[in-house]
Amino acid sequence: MFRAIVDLDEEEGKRAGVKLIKEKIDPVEGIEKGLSKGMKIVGEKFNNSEIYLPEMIMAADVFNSVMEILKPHISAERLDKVKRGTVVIGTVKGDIHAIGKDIVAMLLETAGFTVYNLGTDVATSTFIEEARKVNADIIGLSSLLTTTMPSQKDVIDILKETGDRDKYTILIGGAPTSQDWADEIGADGYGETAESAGSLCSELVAKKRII
Ligand code: B12
Repeated sequence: MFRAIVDLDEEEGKRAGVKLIKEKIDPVEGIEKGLSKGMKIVGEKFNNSEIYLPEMIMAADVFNSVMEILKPHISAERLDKVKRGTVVIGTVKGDIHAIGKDIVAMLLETAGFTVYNLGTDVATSTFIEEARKVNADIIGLSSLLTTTMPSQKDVIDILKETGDRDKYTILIGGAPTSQDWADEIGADGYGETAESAGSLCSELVAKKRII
């Protein structure tokens, strides 16, 4: 699956996905160790001008095709079903990267959370309005561009201004973000991978005794 992403080979990706399921290998492990690692290489190649935007789009298409095969086989037991909660998640304004955020949303759903996936390029006000509307416990903010990271801070700043900050647990993620950035902007948590997001959400929700 790793090679299929790097070689932009959709058919090979699908074959590898089917083989993984047949051999009863954990699909989440396949996503993290195969597909996501391949995407990192694609990003590096793009950075070094070895490939261009159309190739990045093709890599994303391969990723999504393989995900369609793996998705139905991700079992709920794979993740801790400690506490449930409601999560509003999206990619921040100006950013159209969807793949990582969609994996996080999917894994949270299989972990028993109710997830409202707002999509990409989500306005700051939309995160807040939706969280209010669905009485969310957690707001998940994804950012893949250094230029859009400040939008994660904007959501937190506005919640502080309106006195609503403590109503929500705020989780950030995306390749350029870090625990340091989470601390700096006052987020409650940072998830490096989708898997860690699942356990982090359960942990944070339990800690805040929201449920
Ligand atoms: C695929 C891709 C695209 C695709 C996106 C397709 C889609 N539908 O999502 C397309 C081709 C559209 C694209 C466009 C662009 N891209 Co792009 N893209 C990538 C690439 C190769 C992979 C991203 C990805 O899907 N990774 C796989 C997923 C599984 O990983 P992930 O997103 O990091 O998510 C994981 C974790 O971060 C975490 N996570 C993610 N979100 C969240 C949220 C929460 C709450 C939590 C807890 C965890 C979490 O969990 C996920 C699963 O483990 C990266 C390279 C990279 N190394 O990231 C560049 C990259 C992000 N892109 C980059 C750039 C520059 C662009 C463009 C500006 C290019 C251009 N010139 O137009 C545009 C921006 C468009 C826009 N306005 O957003 C740069 C960003 C540089 C920077 N630091 O700012 C990168 C790093 C490439 C590079 N090396 O230069 N891109």
